[in-house]
Parts: sequence; C-alpha cells; structure tokens
Amino acid sequence: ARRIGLVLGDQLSFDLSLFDTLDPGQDAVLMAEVEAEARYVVHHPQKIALIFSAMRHFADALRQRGWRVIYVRLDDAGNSGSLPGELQRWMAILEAREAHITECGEWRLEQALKDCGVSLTWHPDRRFLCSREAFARWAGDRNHLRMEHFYRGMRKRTGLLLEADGSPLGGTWNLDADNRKALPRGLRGPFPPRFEIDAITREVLALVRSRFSDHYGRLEAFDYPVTHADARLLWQHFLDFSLAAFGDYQDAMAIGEPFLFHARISAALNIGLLDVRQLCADVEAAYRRKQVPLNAAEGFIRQLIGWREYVRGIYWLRMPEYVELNAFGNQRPLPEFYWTGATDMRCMAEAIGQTLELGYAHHIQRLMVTGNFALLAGIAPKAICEWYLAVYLDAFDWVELPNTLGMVMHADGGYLGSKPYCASGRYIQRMSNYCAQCRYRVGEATGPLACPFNALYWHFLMRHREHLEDNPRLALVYRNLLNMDEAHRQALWLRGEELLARLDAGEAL
Ligand code: DLZ
Ligand code: SF4
Repeated sequence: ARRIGLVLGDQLSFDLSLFDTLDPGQDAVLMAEVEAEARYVVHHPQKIALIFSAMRHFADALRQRGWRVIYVRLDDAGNSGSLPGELQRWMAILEAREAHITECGEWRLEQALKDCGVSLTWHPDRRFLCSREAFARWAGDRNHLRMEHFYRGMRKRTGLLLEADGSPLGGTWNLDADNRKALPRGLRGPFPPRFEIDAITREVLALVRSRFSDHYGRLEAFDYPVTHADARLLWQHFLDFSLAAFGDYQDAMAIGEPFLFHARISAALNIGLLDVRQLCADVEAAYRRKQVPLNAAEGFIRQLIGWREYVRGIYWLRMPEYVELNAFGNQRPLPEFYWTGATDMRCMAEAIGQTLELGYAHHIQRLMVTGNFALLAGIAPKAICEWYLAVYLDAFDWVELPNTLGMVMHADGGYLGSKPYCASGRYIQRMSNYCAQCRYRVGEATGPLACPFNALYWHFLMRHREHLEDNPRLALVYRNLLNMDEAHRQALWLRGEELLARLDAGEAL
C-alpha cells in the first residue's frame, strides 16, 4: 500500500473525508482494537462491546465496498496495544509512505498520535456542523460564552425551523420552557426496540466478558445497534413513537422507565452510525408534516445543533487547560456508591442502577440527580468527569468533559453556562416519582430522615456565597437564604456538615 488511513472506533462513517482522498485500489484502511483505548478509564463493558462490535461490522462493510482493511483484533499476536503503536507497526509492515487520519474526539489521543513520529495528514471531522476553527472565530476573545447565542447562529446557518423571512418558526427561538412537564401518573414510554445479537457481537461479548470483567457495569443487558442499518431502526422508532411526546417530557423521570421518550441515539451518533444532518432533516420534516409539535422538534434540534456542537467547540477551544479547572476548589473523592448504586437515595439509586445496567441515563438524570449531587457534595471535578466518561456508552471526552466539568460542576467558573445547576430535593420531586418511594423525606431539610439534597443545597450556597451571591440568576435564592432565621440556617449548615462527614467516612447515604 502506498498510504494508510487510520479510522478510530468513534469514526465509523462512510463519508469521512479521508475516504475521498484515499484510493481503494492501492491504499489501506487501518482499524485496531487496543488495550490503551479500552483501559484509559474503566469503561462500562457494554461501551467496549459496542465499539468493538461496531468497528468489526464497519470493517466488513468497508471491505464490501472494495476497501482493503487491515483489522487488528485485541487478541491478535503482535498487537502493540496502542493506536500510535499500531500505526507505526503497520506503516513499517506495509512500507507505507503517508498516513491519513480524521481529527480525534479526544485531545489525549490526538496528542499521542501527533507525538508518535509518523507524519500525519489530518482531515477535518465533517460529521460536525461547526468546525473547530469556525467555533473559535465565533467565540472570539469573550470571557463567557452562551449557548443560546451560538444556537441562534446555527439555526440561521442551517436554515432549520425558519420561516421564509429567516425568523424562527413559531416566533421564538427556544421553547425550553415547554420542555418541562411532569409525567402524568401511569404514562409510560413506548416499548423499546430490540436488536439482534449476531455472530460478530456474540464473539465480542465473549471477548469483553473474559478480558474486562473487572470493569463496573453489567454486560448481560447489551441491546444496542452496532450497524448503520440498526441505528436507523432505533432512530425510526423514535420518530414514530417518541418524538411527539419528547418535547413535553424531556425533563421528566420515573421509576422503572430508563428511556421514557428519549431517543438514546447518542452513542450511535457519537461513533458515526448516524448522521446529524439527516437527523435534523427528519425531525423538521416530521414537524412540517404535523406529526409532532414544535416544542418537540425545536427541543430535539436544539440538543443537536445547539448544545452538542457548542460543547465540542468549547472543548477544542479550551483544551488542554480546561481539564484542570476547579473553580470551587473541590477535593472530595467520588463516593463508592457511584460504582454500585448502593444508596438509600432513591433518585440516585435509580439513575446509577440503570447506568450500570444499560450504560445509559438521560440528560436530566445526569444533570439534576447524579450531577447535582456531585456539585452539592463538592466532588473533585476530575473524579466525577472520569466517572461519566467511563459509565456512559455515548461518552467521549469532547462531549463529556464540557458537560460535566462546565455544565454540571460549574468548575470553569461560568465560562460555558451562566449559573450552577444546583437544586434541592424539591426539583427532583417535581420532575419524578422517585421521592414517594424513598426512605428520605423530601419535605424535610434537617433531621435524620431529611432528604440529603436539601441541606446539601443550602450548604453549597452558604459555603460558596462569596463566589455566587452576585450572580443575578441566584439573587432570589440568596434572598431566601438571608431571610431565613439564624437557627434554621445553622441547622441546615450542621446537617450539611454531618452528611459531608459521612461521605468522608466512606458511608453511603
Ligand atoms: C472507546 C474506544 C475503545 C474502548 N476502544 C477503541 C479501540 O480499541 N480502538 C479504537 O480505535 N478506538 C477505541 N475507542 C474509541 C477511542 O477511544 C476514540 O476514538 C478516542 O477516545 C477519541 O478520539
Ligand atoms: Fe432523591 Fe431526596 Fe427524593 Fe429521596 S427524597 S428520591 S433523596 S430527592
């Protein structure tokens, strides 16, 4: 071969630009399963299985299209154990003179490849709508960025959900306020589609079982698309059965309903099995056919062309120093129950339990339950970021880090979002049916059975008062705090101290 194109486990798309450059007649595509990628965090076993199985399916699909694919399996003799290692090895074996690669999703890997001594031709990742450079231009030298501003620009640029005169359909850009209905009692999400475990996936599951049984999370329930065709089935199921209700219940949570009306396509999208432009076009078409209301269509498109592109832009703009930020100076290690789900807090047990079972929780579970708790409890940003990166099937550093460090933990001091998403148990009670089946009492803030979120919420606001009280979006809560009588404030502080001391002693709450 004259040239090698390296395709990573989250780049499984036929329309990568390097495929336009390479010549199937003489060049080779290299894909490799390696220990380094499988172990840089303790990935959920289903995440490893998803990526290996999807990689093997994609390699077969490329071969069918006439590409010469060198596919290195984890157990192959000679596997050097890392992507730079495999690239060097195959450059030598094939006497290749050029290597081509698409921009990585993670700074860590991109750096390792840049440093490995092979001269590389980099291709932009055109699976995203906003390039790294375009984002940097938009951001300019502002100290704070706001998603809403970016999002409007993206709507205008893509033309999605616009009137003929360029104004937003329905008159407003953002219908977030119509995405927050509580779930009516008894309403359930549609029955989820199932996916066949074929011979390739079966072999991968056996490999993962034998090699990664020390990782947290259950492999048994693996039921996720590993091909483009199956990913489209998952997507079509969402369009047909969930999208219409997605808008209303985007923020709702319920016991025994891990998916509700969420698409759970994020993992398939992030590894390249779905195309963001197609998804947006399908959602807009469903709206224009009057199959779904505007709050559903806009809410979904906002997540894709707004948040998703925005966090990626921030990641590449601010790495590598972003990962070190810790605006609140948090040092507390991650409580053990994040890895086991063994806690009496029902909301936490549900969110963590389904995460270990499925490698999935939806955004409000991640933001307002496990994330909110980590924020209130003062967990070290690196520890909680590593947890999210490990346990979710869709988690890659470009999307996980800004969401966790910036949005959840406010550890970037408000660069990404204008206020910390701190909330007491009352928010969780409003948005879920968890509290009714919890040992703790959501209506109480002090006393041994009081919901831990309540006192921790006030403790968080008290201990970071200097930092936060001038934030206009927190003015009301600080006024409430000041209007409390001193004895109550003191009791909240002491209850908060007690809860934090129990965490420090390694107790589960
Ligand atoms: C996440 C992951 C895992 C578990 N294994 C591999 C692998 O063996 N080979 C590979 O090419 N990619 C893998 N990945 C995805 C990479 O970690 C991902 O490409 C980078 O983290 C982001 O660019
Ligand atoms: Fe969670 Fe508190 Fe509700 Fe229990 S009472 S489910 S801990 S919010």
